[in-house]
Amino acid sequence: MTLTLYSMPSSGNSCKVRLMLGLLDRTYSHVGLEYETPELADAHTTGALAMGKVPVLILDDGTALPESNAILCYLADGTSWMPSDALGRARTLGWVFFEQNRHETVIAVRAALQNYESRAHLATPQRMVELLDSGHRVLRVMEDHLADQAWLAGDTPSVADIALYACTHTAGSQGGFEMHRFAAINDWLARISALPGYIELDDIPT
Ligand SMILES: N[C@@H](CCC(=O)N[C@@H](CS)C(=O)NCC(=O)O)C(=O)O
Repeated sequence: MTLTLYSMPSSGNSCKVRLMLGLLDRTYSHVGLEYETPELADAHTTGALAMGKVPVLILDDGTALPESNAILCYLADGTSWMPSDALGRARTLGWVFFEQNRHETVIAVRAALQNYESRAHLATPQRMVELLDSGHRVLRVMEDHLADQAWLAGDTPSVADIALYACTHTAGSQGGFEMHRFAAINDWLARISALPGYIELDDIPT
């Protein structure tokens, strides 16, 4: 099957899809659309981005699949990355929803305020402190869970781990979160980066 991925090199939501494709050893064409570039503006203008955001996966029949976690679930279907039993799937999706509702909205937002020039005016000291505190609380939820299990949603790695890996991996370097406080998360990050097919988040296909 020929796949094309519209993805933003600097974005965690896009990184997680590139990582999943790497772990599944899938080949695909990559169209890079970086934040605030003419290429991204063109993609908006031409309607190439279903739901108006990146990433979008284009299937071989031309179907456009938006939403990073929906793409992960699609790619993982029928593989060990998505449990086949109802409870296992529900647990996996629970973490996937946690990622978009509670994790991305704090961890990725603080990183974006710190790193995108155009958002610097929104990074007031009060907001940054609030995001830091909320982020540490979100990371504590993961830390407590990972303290006695290797993977988020069962005995083997799943899309839950991939959904949460991208922005957790860069939470310290890009978001300023105090990752030394989260030993179990750091061990989990190391387990993911040791998986066969793992690709660095900044390893962008040409
Ligand atoms: N919930 C969506 C969020 C996608 C999203 O917010 N994408 C951002 C980059 S992280 C984007 O497309 N920004 C460019 C724009 O809005 O023009 C997902 O997980 O795919």
